[in-house]
Amino acid sequence: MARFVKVAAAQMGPVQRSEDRASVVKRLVRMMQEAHGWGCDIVVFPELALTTFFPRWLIEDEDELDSYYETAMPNTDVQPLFDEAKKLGIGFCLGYCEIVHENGRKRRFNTSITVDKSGEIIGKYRKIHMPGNSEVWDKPAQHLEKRYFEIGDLGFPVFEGFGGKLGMAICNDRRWPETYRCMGLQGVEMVMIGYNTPVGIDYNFDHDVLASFHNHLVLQAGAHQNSTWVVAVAKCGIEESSKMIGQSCIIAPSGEIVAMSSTLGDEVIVHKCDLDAGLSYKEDLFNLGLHRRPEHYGLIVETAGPVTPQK
Ligand code: ING
Repeated sequence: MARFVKVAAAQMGPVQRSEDRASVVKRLVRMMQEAHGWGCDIVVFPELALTTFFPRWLIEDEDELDSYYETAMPNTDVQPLFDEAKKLGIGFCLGYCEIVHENGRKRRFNTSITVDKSGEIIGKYRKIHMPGNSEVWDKPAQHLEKRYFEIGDLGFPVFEGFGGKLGMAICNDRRWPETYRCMGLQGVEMVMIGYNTPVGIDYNFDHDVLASFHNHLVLQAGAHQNSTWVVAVAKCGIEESSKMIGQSCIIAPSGEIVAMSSTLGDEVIVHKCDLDAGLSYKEDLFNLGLHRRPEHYGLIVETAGPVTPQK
């Protein structure tokens, strides 16, 4: 019997610095209600869905920095989202910034959770690939995720939910093949990815004009090469004068884009995903056990690190 999951990708328009969480959560609830109206089982929200993308600035005041993080999940601000989900009987995936206190240390992560229809958190992921820098560079736009987040310490978990095997990744993770393969080796059937992708941060015009192409290229490759669905959801538009790409999409294990947003605002796109759609690839073309030969790939000296291009 086919296993269908009706998925909503709830793309967000900009969240300006002045917008408080109550206002943002109202936007999320409205899109959750729309997704429910379409008969969806789960709604996927972007990375850093609750605040503006603050790593674009150098923030030296710790209290101000802490104001962008959640110290508990759920908490008072997001409880209306959890309550609405439970009332409607719909699950969701949410990206947010997490502060945890462990062994007397304050730790900061760029985090994503998956919540099932009963309101239970069934999956958690902490972003591993941090783009940008930890120190300010001599350009007008900063990208200081390495300064504000530790590297995720949960690996790439694949967990049962909504009748299938689910996984999560966050933004820059989607550009690295290891992200999908680590989950592909666990038999993942749907990867949910939120992103906030500014154009022009590395001041390479050649890259900027291809930003949307590169976005879909890595998502479609990751989906097809690992025979999995990919749901990729943007926070986009002009946020604090930073231009961020949209084109949120739902991608089948074939690599085909089956749904895509067409605005740079709050927009819900939907697709009825057959979780068995990846089987024909997993059993043949991308049968990892039958065809993949890691023992013959030669010694990958990971500790040596990448070869730095000579400028
Ligand atoms: N954002 C961007 C991303 O990987 C980036 C960073 C922007 C990298 C532009 C390269 C070019 O989509 C996050 N938050 O990772």
